Amino acid sequence: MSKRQPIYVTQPELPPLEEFTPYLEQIWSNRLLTNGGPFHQQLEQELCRHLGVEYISLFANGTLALLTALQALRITGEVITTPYSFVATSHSLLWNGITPVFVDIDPVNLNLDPAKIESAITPRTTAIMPVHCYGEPCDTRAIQAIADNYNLKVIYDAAHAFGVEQDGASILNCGDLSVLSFHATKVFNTFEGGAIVSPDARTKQRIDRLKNFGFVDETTVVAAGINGKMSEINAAFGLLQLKGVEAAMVARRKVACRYTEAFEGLAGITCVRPAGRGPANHSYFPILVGPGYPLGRDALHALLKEHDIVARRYFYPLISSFPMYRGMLSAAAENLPVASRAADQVLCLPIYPGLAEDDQQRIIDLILDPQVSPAGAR
Ligand code: T4K
Repeated sequence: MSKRQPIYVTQPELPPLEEFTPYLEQIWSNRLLTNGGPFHQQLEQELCRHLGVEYISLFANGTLALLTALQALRITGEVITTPYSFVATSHSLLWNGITPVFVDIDPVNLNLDPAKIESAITPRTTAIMPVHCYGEPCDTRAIQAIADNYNLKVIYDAAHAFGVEQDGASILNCGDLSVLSFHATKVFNTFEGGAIVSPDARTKQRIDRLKNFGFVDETTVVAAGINGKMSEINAAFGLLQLKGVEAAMVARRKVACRYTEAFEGLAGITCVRPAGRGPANHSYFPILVGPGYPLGRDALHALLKEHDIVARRYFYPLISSFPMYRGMLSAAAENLPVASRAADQVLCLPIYPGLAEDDQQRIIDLILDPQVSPAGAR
């Protein structure tokens, strides 16, 4: 008997292989493999149109884009950020010699809580780096008001926020810069990839130079740049992906709706991003497993795993509890009660366009009726 494939938290949507062949033939024929070739240019233009932004710079991955965004705005000193994210958010600060200052999150949307930012500002603070976690927009107005008041820059880690709009406009236009990830696990992917959205041509030019070692022309280098360029193969795959991204969003929404309906009123389970509430790209489907549910979060995670369902605890542990951060004053758990609770309760369920209905039903059935003996609970 063949073993059933595990159901992962996500699976990339792949177009038929033969649809990629013409792109590869084009690359083989013109022999431009990287360094801003024709597919790279075309993807930048098409993404600007698709996302409703003016300037975009493609990167080899989202982490290099975060590192470069900080360099582009010459951020130094301390930056206020969330502990409830993927480690790349804070690592990008540390790699730039910047001290992350962790501030707690909002209990409903799990994004940086604007009400807690001001008390963390010191004379060394130069910027705020919030995350649109799971694609849920931050309270961008409140964050901008604080930034304006204290003359701080705002760089959004928008790794999860591809295609998210608020009041008819892209949330990627908020703040000074927004950074996207196009990793294989994301709503829109280029295998590996990322981008920075900037507000004007001058900033884009600086970013484009920084991602190409600081080169201006053959003999002029104006900054200590890095190699952050996206290759032609990745850009070509992005162009192909873009054609199917709207249909993928519709399919994701359908999955999110089924979970939302199934768990409505289920004691102890909270859907963090229920379908139908606010702007969304359904990039993740996090639930909080709280008191009132017969199993603790880790026991539910393990139960699903026994059934070959690989849900993920994004974002546990908190970034602030990793060894390179936990000695920092702002990393103390008492400073981060909401984030600590969310990290202990969160479980991201499988969501992707190709998730079969009967597989999703199996996940739902297990959560609705985990069939635990009293001794096995918690
Ligand atoms: N900021 C935020 C807020 C982020 O979430 C991220 C990345 C970044 C910045 C940095 O952006 P990048 O530099 O990555 O562009 C994954 C991703 O590697 C990472 O991109 C993502 N966030 C993070 C939330 O998740 P892992 O270590 O959990 O991924 P992994 O390999 O365990 O994949 C999860 C599941 O996806 C697997 O169980 C199977 C499936 N999968 C994965 C890959 C790579 C596939 O089916 N195919 C694949 O090719 O970090």
